[in-house]
Amino acid sequence: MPHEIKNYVAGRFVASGQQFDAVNPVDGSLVAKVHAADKATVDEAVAAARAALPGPWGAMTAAGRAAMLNRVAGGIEARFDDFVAAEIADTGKPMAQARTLDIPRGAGNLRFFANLVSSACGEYFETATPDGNGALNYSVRKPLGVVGVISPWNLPLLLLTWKLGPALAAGNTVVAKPSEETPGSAALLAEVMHEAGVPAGVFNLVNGFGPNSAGEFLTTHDGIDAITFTGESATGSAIMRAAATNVKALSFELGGKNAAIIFADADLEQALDGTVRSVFSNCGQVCLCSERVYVHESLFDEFVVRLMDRAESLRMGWPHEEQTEIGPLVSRAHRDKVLAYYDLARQEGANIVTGGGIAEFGDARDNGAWVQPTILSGLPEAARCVREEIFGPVCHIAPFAAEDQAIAMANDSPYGLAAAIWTQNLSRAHRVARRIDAGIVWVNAWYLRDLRTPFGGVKLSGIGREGGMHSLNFYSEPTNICIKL
Ligand code: NAD
Ligand code: 6OD
Repeated sequence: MPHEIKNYVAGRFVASGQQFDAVNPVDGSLVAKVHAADKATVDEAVAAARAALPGPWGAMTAAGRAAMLNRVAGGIEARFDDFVAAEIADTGKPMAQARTLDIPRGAGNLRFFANLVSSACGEYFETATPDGNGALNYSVRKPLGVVGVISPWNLPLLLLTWKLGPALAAGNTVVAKPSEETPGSAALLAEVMHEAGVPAGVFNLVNGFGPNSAGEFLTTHDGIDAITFTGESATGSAIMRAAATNVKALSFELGGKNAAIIFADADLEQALDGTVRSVFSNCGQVCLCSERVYVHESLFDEFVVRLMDRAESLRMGWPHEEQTEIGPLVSRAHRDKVLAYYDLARQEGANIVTGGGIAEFGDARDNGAWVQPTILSGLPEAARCVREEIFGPVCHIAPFAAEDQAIAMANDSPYGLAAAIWTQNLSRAHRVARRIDAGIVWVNAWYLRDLRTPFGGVKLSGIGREGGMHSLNFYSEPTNICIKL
């Protein structure tokens, strides 16, 4: 039964004159009518966030804010099944994934940054002075102010809270805009914030699209001090231009065209398992997914056949079925984009090892946004399908002869987010990992997370790092205090 999703502004759930549809990509059914925030609503949200800065939130100690964030995390856990249902309805992802990754990390992100801010310490220096008495220098962290949080649709709650957690923990107030494709879990989060007693104006939620809509209203708003954004690189460029007018601080997690390198000395079973996960998880809609797989020539033919077998045996199914491993793409519009790349691959001369089309079921799912898991081979490295991010369940697989060649192929990309290296040779692992131009390199693993570590990309993949103190450093600014003794 479709429900209404409103905006959350100054502690109130507010409607607007215009609504858009949130659609379930499993079968095209209507999930919700979403109230799009107009300019006046965004203005009100920014004003409420500004008013809450010195007031209830700024006046609270870090420990007080941490307690509040832990309460919100508890609220997510208490409504765990509602969050799972909302995430599944918007994305069609397997329930097993929502239950083990998306929603636990939603709560976990808030708890992690609540704990971190409670124990973070500052800098302290003793400075020599000509009179011999010296001086003490220490720094205090201050919030940036009002932060605009703009998040994507692939891991909706996880990526929203990954930004909200540190922003709020550091004492900022927030106006958040979830993706228009996936407003459900963010709307529930607003309810949980409200129930947890987060003071009015500290967290505001505005729904809408990018250009000429809530996204652009936020990025061009003079009352916003910083924008933290996860999404496509091209959107990052547009936001950078918009944010230039009042020199907003920017944190960008953008796209990727990530490489996996399988060396001849890899544990083959482990590398196959890992590569299937890294290519097809979340239907290939994770920024960290491997879209370029490079395999040593001595293993290449065997690896292609075995990867194909595994891709063909992935269980595409209804999200609620326990055995389901892969769901649909997020929308028909995104499916059009992915299918256009499948067609382009054919035009570019690819060998379609498996897949390459729409997945059909003969039931209501044919109204959804399903595509076949796809493996391409035989393309030159300059082909568009090897260089451009597709963001679907698809990879191009190519052989290499020597370590240097594999590194060069991996690095020959406008992106630089993540890579996965598969080898049993410890020296090779260290040697290769540090030569890869990416923000994150996994060895014999993929998407193995420790929230304290720096997360982010180089080149078109982003600006800055999130995670642990890297996040707190973005969301706060030190003021140095020098005391002459
Ligand atoms: P997107 O860039 O289309 O949209 C992301 C968000 O930006 C949405 O909320 C959207 O409404 C908003 N937006 C779009 N245009 C805007 C504009 N002009 N001004 C302000 N806001 C605007 O991205 P998406 O399609 O939602 O997500 C998929 C992309 O995100 C992929 O490229 C993927 O690689 C990337 N991503 C990167 C990471 C990372 O950590 N590096 C994580 C997840 C997703
Ligand atoms: O796990 C995380 O913290 C994180 N930022 C994941 C990003 C995934 C991109 O789609």
